[in-house]
Amino acid sequence: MRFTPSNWNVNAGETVLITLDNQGQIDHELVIGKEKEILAHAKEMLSPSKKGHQHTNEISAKPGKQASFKWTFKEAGQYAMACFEPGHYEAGMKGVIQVIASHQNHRH
Ligand SMILES: [Cu+2]
Repeated sequence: MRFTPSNWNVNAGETVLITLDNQGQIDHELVIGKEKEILAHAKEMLSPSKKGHQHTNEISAKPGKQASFKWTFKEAGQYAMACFEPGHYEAGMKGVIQVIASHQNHRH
C-alpha cells in the first residue's frame, strides 16, 4: 500500500494537476499539506460525524478510478501527502513533496 511516486518536486507558485490513480481493490484518498495539517485531518477522519467531509486539499478515488485536482503550492518547503483511510497511513501510504522556491518570484 503506497503512493508511486512517493517523492516528488514542484516549483512554488506553479499550479499542478495532481491525479490519484487507484489501481487497488479498495478506496484510497490523497491529502496534501504540511505534515502537521494533514495529521490534524487524520484525527478528524476518526470522528464519525466528520466522515465524508471534503477539503480542497483532498481527493478520494474508488478502486480502478482516477480523481484529480489542481493545486498551487504557494510557499517553498517540505510538504506531505497521505491516505487516511483506516490503517493506510500506518501501512506506509504517505509521501513527501519538496516545494522549491521559484525564480519567477524574485523581487528586486
Ligand atoms: Cu489508501
